[in-house]
Amino acid sequence: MKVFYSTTHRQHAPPFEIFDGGEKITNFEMPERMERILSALRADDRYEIAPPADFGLEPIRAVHDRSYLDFLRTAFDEWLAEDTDYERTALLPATFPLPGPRGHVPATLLGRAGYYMTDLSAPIVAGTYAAALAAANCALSGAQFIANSSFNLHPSSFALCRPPGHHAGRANCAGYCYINNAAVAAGWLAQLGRVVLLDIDYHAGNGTQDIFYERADVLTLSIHADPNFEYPYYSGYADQTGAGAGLGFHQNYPLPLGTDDAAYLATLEKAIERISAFHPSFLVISAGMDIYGEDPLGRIRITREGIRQIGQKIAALNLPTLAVMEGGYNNEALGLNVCAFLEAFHRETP
Ligand code: SP5
Ligand code: ZN
Repeated sequence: MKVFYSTTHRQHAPPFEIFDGGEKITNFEMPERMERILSALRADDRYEIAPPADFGLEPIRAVHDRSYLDFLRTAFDEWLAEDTDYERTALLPATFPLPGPRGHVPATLLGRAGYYMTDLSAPIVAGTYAAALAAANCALSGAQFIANSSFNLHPSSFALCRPPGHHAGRANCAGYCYINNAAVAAGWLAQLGRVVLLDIDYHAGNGTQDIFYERADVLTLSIHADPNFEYPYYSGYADQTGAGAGLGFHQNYPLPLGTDDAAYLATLEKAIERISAFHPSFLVISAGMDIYGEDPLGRIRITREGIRQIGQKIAALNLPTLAVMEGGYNNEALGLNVCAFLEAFHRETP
């Protein structure tokens, strides 16, 4: 299986995040995650790891607001250029707008930071923009690979993205995410055919929901911990099913605390029925491994065997499939969990 990976992710290593209760903790989303996954993939010669191609800004601008991307590119340098006397290792705002009319983007950097950064777990550091672009290029390269693999009936690829993407909306970063890699890839593939984006990360794919909410050409589905008790809290509810032309083309599957393999797989079965009925040309998976029972951020109880079966059910759709790495914070287990998920996608190449 083709895997797209860039070492540029290392430039993004925020030293902290602000956790519940205002606690400043080591950022869970760390470069070591990639090293763990890579060593598991390298131990199996069926994985072919390649660097991404550069697709430029156009496919990213197709799903993200241009002024948000400008902010992401310049924010850290602007901050360093300001005359302040506090430490500036990672940019986070301390004020946020209320929902409602968002006509005014403040001129000042910290005003813009509150406008474009919607929580305290996506700090911007010097290398954030470069790393986020490289991750988007990994997803795009994976998309191009499955689109071009006409010699193979069931092509698949894996985009080993870091930072992850599914919490990044059209004009905001959040939850360790800055550019929505899976959404960028799905938007690019939508030029070629009908696309389903299925998100299996433990957390609701609120950024993806935002980006495609009014689109009917990309069916978005997300299976996740119920936002009534879990981050991202404000999106991911079952009654949020799209709007305008996109009404009926988004579906959330909120799960209760402690969901086990059997209950998860029953929910996945419903999502798979929706996918089949849509008759997509391409499938993109936001593949978060924080559904794992031993994940430090997750509170459902999926086993590695459960993750293997999730991969099997999805692979059995026999669609050209791009898996995009999202969350997963149990570093010791991460590599084997990713391999378990990808196992069923290995195909004999003719
Ligand atoms: C990509 C991804 O998986 N992002 C996740 C971002 C989660 N942000 C942390 C929110 C804090 C949730 N508190 C849960 C308490 C568990 N004991
Ligand atoms: Zn997650």
